[in-house]
Amino acid sequence: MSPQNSVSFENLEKVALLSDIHANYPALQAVLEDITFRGINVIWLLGDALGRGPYPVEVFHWMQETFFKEKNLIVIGNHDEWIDKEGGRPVGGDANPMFVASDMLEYHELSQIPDFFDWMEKIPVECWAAVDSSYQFFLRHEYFLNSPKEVCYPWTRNVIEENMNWLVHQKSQQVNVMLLGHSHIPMLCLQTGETIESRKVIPFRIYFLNESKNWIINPGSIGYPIDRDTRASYGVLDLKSGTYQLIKVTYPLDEVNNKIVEKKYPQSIIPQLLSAPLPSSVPYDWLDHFDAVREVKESHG
Ligand SMILES: [Mn+2]
Repeated sequence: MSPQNSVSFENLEKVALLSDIHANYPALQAVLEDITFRGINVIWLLGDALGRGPYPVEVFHWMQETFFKEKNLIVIGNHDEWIDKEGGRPVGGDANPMFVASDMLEYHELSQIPDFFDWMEKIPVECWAAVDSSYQFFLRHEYFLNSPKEVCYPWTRNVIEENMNWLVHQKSQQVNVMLLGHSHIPMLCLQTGETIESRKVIPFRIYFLNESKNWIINPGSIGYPIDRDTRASYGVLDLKSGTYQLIKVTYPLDEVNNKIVEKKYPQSIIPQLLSAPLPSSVPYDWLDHFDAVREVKESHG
């Protein structure tokens, strides 16, 4: 592990976990306001800041102001890489044509920023972060997968097992927490004894990290949620009290949708943002999980 991929901190109190902003700047701004309101000044971003949305330049400038300084951490996402290295075209897999179209438009805008490529080049794929002698975090955008075609959603048992087993084999003495994005669906997995449990993640509920030595946490998506909840989703780690909370924040959806029309980005994204539909691959017994989540209204505290 090279030095920049391994950091250690002391006395870290609260960390905001952000992922999958997808060039949705109004959603990001609403989340940043909420983060400030909660007195948090450390941000860890789990990839896919770019791609799909109509505000790539605004989000990129925010990234430049925010990362490679203080205690903030960033890892690269697949869309970030496609825009940076492939002109917006996906590598492998079958990508939705509307996302390819929007990523290519983003590439067109971002490639005109003189230091765009140099700056993106510095973002690591993964990062270890130790906090005091208590926690060992591992940040990465995508789940580890043996079969690259596998869909990595929280109900896909073998994916969870593969990632949890990898984490357990690190044999760290601290509490191990794998922080992932990519699925756009909040997830909280823990290992107790021989059992791997996938928890319902109820917004604003407090989960205690001392329940398990091994966790997988996914804070969902800020700019493109697909958990039947259109609000921007992010996570808060409170390392003094040893807790995790999923936060949901409303933002002006109309503003984003108008911008998509104005900038001639693919309009098929609009109904997705307006309903945050679960993928059709979700098993029936998981539906109540997300409906339960949707019932919880926004509240501070
Ligand atoms: Mn994504």
